Amino acid sequence: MHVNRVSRARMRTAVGVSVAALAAGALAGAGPASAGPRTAAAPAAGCSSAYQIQQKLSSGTTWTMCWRYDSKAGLVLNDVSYQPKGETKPIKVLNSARLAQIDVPYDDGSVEYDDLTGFGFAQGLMNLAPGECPGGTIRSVKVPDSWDPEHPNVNGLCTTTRSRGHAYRMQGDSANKVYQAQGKDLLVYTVNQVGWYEYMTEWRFQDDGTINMNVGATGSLSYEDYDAGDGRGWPIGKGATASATSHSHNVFWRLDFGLDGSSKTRVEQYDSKVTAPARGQEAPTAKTTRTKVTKELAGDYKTYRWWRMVSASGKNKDGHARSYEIVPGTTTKYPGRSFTKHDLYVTDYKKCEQFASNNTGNCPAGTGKSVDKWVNGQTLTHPIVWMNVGFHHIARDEDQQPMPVHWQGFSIAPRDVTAMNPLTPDALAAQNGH
Ligand SMILES: [Cu+2]
Repeated sequence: MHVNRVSRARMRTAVGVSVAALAAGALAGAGPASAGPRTAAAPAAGCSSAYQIQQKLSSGTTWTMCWRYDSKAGLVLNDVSYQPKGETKPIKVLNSARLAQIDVPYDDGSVEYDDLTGFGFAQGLMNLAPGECPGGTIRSVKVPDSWDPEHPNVNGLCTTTRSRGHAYRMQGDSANKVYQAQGKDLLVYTVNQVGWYEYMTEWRFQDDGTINMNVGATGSLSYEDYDAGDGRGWPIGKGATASATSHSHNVFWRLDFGLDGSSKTRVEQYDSKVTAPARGQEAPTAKTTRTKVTKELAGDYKTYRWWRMVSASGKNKDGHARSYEIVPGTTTKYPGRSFTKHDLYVTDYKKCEQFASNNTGNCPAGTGKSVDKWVNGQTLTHPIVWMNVGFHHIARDEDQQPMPVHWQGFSIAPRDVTAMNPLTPDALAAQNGH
């Protein structure tokens, strides 16, 4: 985003600088490898050990996945599986997960950037200093179509672990008996510079099976856009002269679910309706209904609405179909484009459908270039989920300098993947059901 000729030149300069940093990093060794995520002797299916990320968290949960680096999408995570301590084998969750676009329209209508497909998001991969991947491993990434073809390798992929506070707490039968656990996450991220901005693409894999995907924008406000003289910006320098033009960041993710190893995931929408108390009733009532989504969908968030992806075959030990629930994040939906008008799109898989807008996937003529065009009534056999999360960025004085990271994203959470809390302590393992 925020790229014009001037900042393009700046980008190229930045690449030159990062080559020097890479050389220094290589000499210093890429992070404290011994403390980092361990690579298993036997790689997961589908990738060699160099492209495998595997982390057993201290609570006993293991996450395994393959990574690759796409010339437009940047980091792609494939074959993501989850194995909590009570399961004998890994449970596949996703065939593939990645960004599908960052669309950045400016409020004055002057410009709109498609950062992934048009402005070199992937090529802007940044070298990471060891200090920004604490306790983890920084891997070298070969960047396709690198701006500096002689130096395509960037120390740009961090995998590490982080604490997230309480996973649970429960008072036992005496005051000094407290069941509690501190949750741990596997954290996988890259930083990609696009113009003045730096985007952190972060994936958090919790030991309870939840996956959080977020994009954080930091770096610097675009210097060329301090010209909002028409009331569509916010003054951020002394007085009222330097006005930063307001804009939106519409971030898209593309998720290909592969629950229990099958792509034939079913999609369900749930809505609840709350009704005022009838005569003689003490409280209002709520009724939740399920709608099976069998055809391609352009869906919108609504209070009391949620979706889940249900495994075609897999059941947990209670005999319930395994599923993952889509947990919305905060969003400001941008109504300016057909492809940003909905929060979620579900399309039937097509190889050429790769980016939510300005698709570069070489679809046949007449197919349309954005995700909304691909929702055309087809029956879902292999659903692909496209999530659209928007943020309207009205700059503030605190955005200088550097700009504090502002995050946007969402989560997917296991629903009946295991028969109980995957972190249940042994002493409570009998407390299932009634
Ligand atoms: Cu912004």
